[in-house]
Amino acid sequence: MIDLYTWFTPNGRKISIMLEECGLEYEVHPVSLGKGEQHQPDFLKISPNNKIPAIVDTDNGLSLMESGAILLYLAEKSGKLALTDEVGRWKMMEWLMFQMASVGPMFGQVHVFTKYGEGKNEEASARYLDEAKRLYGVMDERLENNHYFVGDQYTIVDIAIFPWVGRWDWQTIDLGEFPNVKRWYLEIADRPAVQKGWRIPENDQPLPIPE
Ligand SMILES: N[C@@H](CCC(=O)N[C@@H](CS)C(=O)NCC(=O)O)C(=O)O
Repeated sequence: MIDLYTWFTPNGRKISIMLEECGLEYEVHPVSLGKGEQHQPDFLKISPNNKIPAIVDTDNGLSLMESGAILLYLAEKSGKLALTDEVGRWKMMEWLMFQMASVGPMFGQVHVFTKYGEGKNEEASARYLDEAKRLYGVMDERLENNHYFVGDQYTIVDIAIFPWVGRWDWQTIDLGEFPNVKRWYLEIADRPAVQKGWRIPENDQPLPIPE
């Protein structure tokens, strides 16, 4: 059984979607970021960087923070949503690192400066939005010749990127300018496990669907 500590944010949703997809039994423990619960001493014992998501596997007592590590662990434990041949495994690592090092941090800054801080710091907003658009271009090119990020198979890389692209409206991005990303997004948004995982922990934010 997996104890999932999470909130309804892009990084949190990666793991609720993954758990819905891979079918492992889990229990949700909401950590309200608005109330500052990520700083509580009990939570810091499992997530020393005071961020969600985090998990505890009650089968072996292992606790993990960092969504990339958690996705890899759950893929290995369930035997699902990962490539296991040598080349495929390393391409999966490559694009997972791309998400963790670029898409997540840069899109996160767009949310801070372009959505929540609109008009407060034009230079920072433009800098991060330009970088986000460049990253959308990289993803669009990748998806031109690959059905998913790592070839023909839906993997943890798609799950890692999906909730960040799902905030294209917050990022003032027109997905119509990135047709391959839009095609990929619409297909994944149609998956029942993704729709369920988006709503965990219980929240009233519908899964955004572009026209
Ligand atoms: N690299 C981390 C980032 C996690 C992260 O930034 N989580 C945010 C929510 S999306 C958070 O918990 N923020 C609370 C805080 O910084 O106090 C991961 O991928 O798990």
